Amino acid sequence: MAEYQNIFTRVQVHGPIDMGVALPAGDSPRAGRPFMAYWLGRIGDAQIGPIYLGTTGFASLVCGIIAIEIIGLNMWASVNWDPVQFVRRLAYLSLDPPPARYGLSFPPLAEGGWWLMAGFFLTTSIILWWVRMYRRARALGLGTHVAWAFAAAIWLYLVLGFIRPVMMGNFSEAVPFGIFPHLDWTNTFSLTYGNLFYNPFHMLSIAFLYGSALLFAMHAATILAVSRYGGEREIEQITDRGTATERAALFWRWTMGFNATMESIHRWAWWFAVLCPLTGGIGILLTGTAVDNWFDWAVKHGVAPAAYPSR
Ligand code: 07D
Ligand code: 07D
Repeated sequence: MAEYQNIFTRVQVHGPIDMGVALPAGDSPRAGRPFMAYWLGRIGDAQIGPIYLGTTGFASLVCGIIAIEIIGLNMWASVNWDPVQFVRRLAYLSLDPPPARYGLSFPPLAEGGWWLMAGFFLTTSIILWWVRMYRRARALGLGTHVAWAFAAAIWLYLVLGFIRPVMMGNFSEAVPFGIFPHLDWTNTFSLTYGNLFYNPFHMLSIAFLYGSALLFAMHAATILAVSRYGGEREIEQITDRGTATERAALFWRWTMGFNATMESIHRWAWWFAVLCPLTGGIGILLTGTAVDNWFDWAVKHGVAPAAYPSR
């Protein structure tokens, strides 16, 4: 007999198409005729759809498409509308924020005006998507943890592209749209403000980033390791003896003396993931506003030596 679970699901459990619970009055109907997809069933649920579009979902998609349109057409224009060059150089093309001389005023379209408009539509799209997540969770009677975790990422995004530039009085401080250009910006930002490695909030953000990966690996591996005992069926498992859950807990208590509980492990994961962009956003907000040079700051506070000893 095939084992019930492995690294990826080996056995696909098929039921009849499930339309989901009834929606509250006033909600739009779910869209699309559901179907089964074998290959998606290998990595998740084989049933695709129906999907809930709704007003905020629709408005979010429209704003997102407008933003991508503005970014894409500007990039295409920057290679004189040559389709081949557009594809070949896509990763290097950029839509830049306005130059410093425009401060926070609305610049001509070709000098950052398009960037502002794209940013406006992208931000509206992201916020509408957030509202959609919040409202879908409520409609299903769930907590709103997913929406608040997403809000943590939106916080960092808003700090990078809006809140900090406004505090600095200049949109030129913001991030350009573009694959490698936004990496160049990240590098320049670190160099301009005296090496971001000495920003303690960058340190915290990295600790939570690495910590998230570690926790994810530990939790996922543990659950997979006990899936032969039905470990993923958490609720039935928590109180009983000899269950997958008890074995998983004992494994960690034996190997490191301490174990999380079936509930607390998810709180650990949630907080690590959320604190990564939350602390990161604080670090970026302080840069250039409160601290001009992180290396100098670190020397002043005894984090870094004034001069590295030469060998
Ligand atoms: C796997 C979920 C799926 C999401 C994906 C991203 C777009 C952009 C835009 C064609 C984990 C979808 C991509 C919608 C298309 C155009 C113009 C999430 C998963 C697959 N970055 N960054 C990437 C964004 C910032 C940095 C990749 C966005 C900051 C570094 C992708 C934002 C700084 C590296 C991308 C943002 C920064 C990347 C892969 C917003 C500091 C890489 C992302 C809105 C935090 C890596 C070539 C990924 C790479 C990379 C998107 C902000 C640094 C294009 C949307 C300004 C150092 N970033 N980034 O998998 O390969 O995320 O770059 O704030 O090395 Mg970035
Ligand atoms: C970007 C949140 C916004 C995203 C949103 C999603 C869409 C649609 C579409 C799926 C990622 C929008 C969605 C648009 C998607 C589809 C279809 C989250 C984002 C709302 N750093 N660094 C971090 C490391 C250096 C620098 C964080 C490591 C150098 C700057 C992270 C190293 C220099 C910034 C991190 C390293 C530098 C950061 C990001 C190593 C460059 C930031 C956390 C080993 C030379 C950001 C405080 C995150 C930050 C940031 C890691 C090195 C610059 C922990 C591991 C020294 C400017 N760096 N970094 O969650 O918060 O991002 O800093 O060298 O702004 Mg760094």
